[in-house]
Amino acid sequence: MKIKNNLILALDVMDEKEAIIICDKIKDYIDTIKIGYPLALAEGLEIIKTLKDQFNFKVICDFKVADIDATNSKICDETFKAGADAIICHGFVGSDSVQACLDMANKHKKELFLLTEMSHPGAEMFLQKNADDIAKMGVELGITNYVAPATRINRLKDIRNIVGENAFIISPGVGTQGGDAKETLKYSNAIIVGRSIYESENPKDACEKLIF
Ligand code: OMP
Repeated sequence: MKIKNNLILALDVMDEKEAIIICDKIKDYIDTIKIGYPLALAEGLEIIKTLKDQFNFKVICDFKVADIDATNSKICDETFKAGADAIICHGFVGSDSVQACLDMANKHKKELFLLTEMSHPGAEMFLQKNADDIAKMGVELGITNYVAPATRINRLKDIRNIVGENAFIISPGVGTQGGDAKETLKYSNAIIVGRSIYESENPKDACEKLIF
């Protein structure tokens, strides 16, 4: 996936009107938007088409898909039918569940991102212990896109080493969660930034500070 300025906006606002106001402000800097449960539950999956039609954005759906294989297939199918360019799935559920997401992404000729370790402090409790194995599973399944944390550069580096130079890594946790954009981009292909942009007094300035 080619991402303008290596910068993805996490658009976790709660209504379409606000989403459009933010998108209008940042559209010259950003061409890829990540939406998750907040906006999709508030406005429905139609928001994907709205963002694509109005701004020509690529849309990554962060639904952290984490169910049995049959259910994962259905979740991914509906998301791609609604126009998503990519979907994020969890890896801790195991290879059959992840394979189901990958198969559906391939069927729609769209992309799958595998979430390895998460960026928040709680990820150290359970997920971190298995994150290397999750990344290794991704490599074995032939997955080329990953999500790995900007908040723990050493872990991002470890995951980069596992998935290899040619894999595409996107990293959340820059700004509000404490991660540094420049440092993250040494190991990651793009940063995912939410609140530091959409809660900023001046979202354009916020974007400029994140582009190198
Ligand atoms: P801010 O912390 O506001 O910049 O937003 C970060 C975005 O990345 C939110 O949409 C989170 O749900 C998402 N995210 C994480 O923060 N940490 C993760 O480990 C994974 C994600 C994600 O999958 O995007």
